[in-house]
Amino acid sequence: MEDNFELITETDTEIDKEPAALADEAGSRRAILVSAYSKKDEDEATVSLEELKRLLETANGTLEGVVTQVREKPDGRTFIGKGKMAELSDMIRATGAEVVIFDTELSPVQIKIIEDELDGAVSVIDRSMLILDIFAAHATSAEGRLQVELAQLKYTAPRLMGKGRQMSRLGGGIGTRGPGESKLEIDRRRMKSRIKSLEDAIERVAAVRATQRSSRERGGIPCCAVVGYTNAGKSTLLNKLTDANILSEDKLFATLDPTTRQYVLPSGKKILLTDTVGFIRNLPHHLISSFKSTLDEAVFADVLIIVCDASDENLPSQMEVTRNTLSELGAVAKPTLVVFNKCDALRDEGQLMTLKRLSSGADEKCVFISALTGEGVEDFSSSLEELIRGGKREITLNLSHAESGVLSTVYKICENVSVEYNENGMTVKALADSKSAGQLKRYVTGYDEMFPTVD
Ligand SMILES: Nc1nc2c(ncn2[C@@H]2O[C@H](COP(=O)(O)OP(=O)(O)OP(=O)(O)O)[C@@H](O)[C@H]2O)c(=O)[nH]1
Ligand SMILES: [Mg+2]
Repeated sequence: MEDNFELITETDTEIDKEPAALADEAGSRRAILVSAYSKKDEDEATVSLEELKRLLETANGTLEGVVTQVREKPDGRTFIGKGKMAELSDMIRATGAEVVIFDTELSPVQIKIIEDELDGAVSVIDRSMLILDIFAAHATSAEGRLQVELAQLKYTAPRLMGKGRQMSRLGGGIGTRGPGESKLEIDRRRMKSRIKSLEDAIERVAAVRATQRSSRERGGIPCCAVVGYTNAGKSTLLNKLTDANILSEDKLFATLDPTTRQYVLPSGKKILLTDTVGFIRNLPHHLISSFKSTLDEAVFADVLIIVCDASDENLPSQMEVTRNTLSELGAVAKPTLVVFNKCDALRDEGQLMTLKRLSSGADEKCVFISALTGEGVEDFSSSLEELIRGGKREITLNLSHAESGVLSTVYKICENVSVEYNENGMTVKALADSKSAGQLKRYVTGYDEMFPTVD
């Protein structure tokens, strides 16, 4: 399948940038996780906390303890109540934890109050700051780094303001990989101008992407964005199809930079597949906006391939997060193929049957595969082909010189029109839906084999 593989997009672009402190210094740090939730949100909070543990693992942190509290409303100042703060303080002393991670979005003021109440013994961060630490470690392209730095300046920096000395003493790891100690000291005016220059640089990269996209569009090659919850197997699928050689591992957010590869469908039709950054629950709105230029890949794709982990017990909520994020991005109303991946890891055949039954009424085409073993990948490819054609088929028309006026109708109601002139007139090939094919019926001399004529 060697011919299938061709690098299309080079995401690295030379951009004038200040070096962000993105050094990969994620030395293992001892952490305590904190979660507070109302009784009715318990299930969602439990899933979120489990995920926070995986995020910590991905960031090379060590879990020293967990503090949870059920309360109707979080404490406005410290998120958890007084008694729980005392418990947390004891746990920090007993374990020697260096960082406390709250499974929520904390305001800069809350972070300051909590750290002060904990006698400045630890750094306090929230879920999004941890995610940004991971993003910072995984960003490899210039665009990825720009986006991470922008998000850090907008989100992390205000939360770490004025803690430059403390940060530098800690010397790296979770909660310290902000835009750099020196940057934390810079005044707000400089920060504003840095944010502006990052936004400008990202806009320039976005413009390059837009040009690439429109040149692809001009070439008529359909673009398919592979999207879905983090760790669902998006990169593994792309690797399986195209030997893309993208890092895929059992970690959250292994992929940050989009990678596009060409793939040849069973009929010989070329398409582009783009691997994208995964989604996750509870990601603040403005954080997503920093990654807009990357996520535009999904917004402007012709087709969405939603990959989900069929073996994950949280499949329904992961699907919901994926769909909500896509609609937040405006990537909706596109032909969509839903890929239930990791079917090899299902408990038994019964589970697969249940999934198939549940999805049989879905509006979208669903396929069941294992990107790891390759099972179902052929079904994936032909289903994708069908989707891309959108029920359209290639028709061939032979027009005499006298009938050449029909050509303008073909251009009007069909796509991908190609014309070959000969001594009798012309042979026209075009992609037509059934209505258009019907309208041109008397001139049609052939239909393609993949999609035989249907009345
Ligand atoms: N059992 C099984 N494991 C799989 C399958 N597909 C992927 N995996 C594993 O799932 C983990 C995540 O795979 P990735 O391809 O990195 O997932 P991703 O969706 O690209 O994840 P991010 O880039 O982190 O968002 C890896 O350990 C893969 O080996 C599958 O079909 N079956
Ligand atoms: Mg990936």
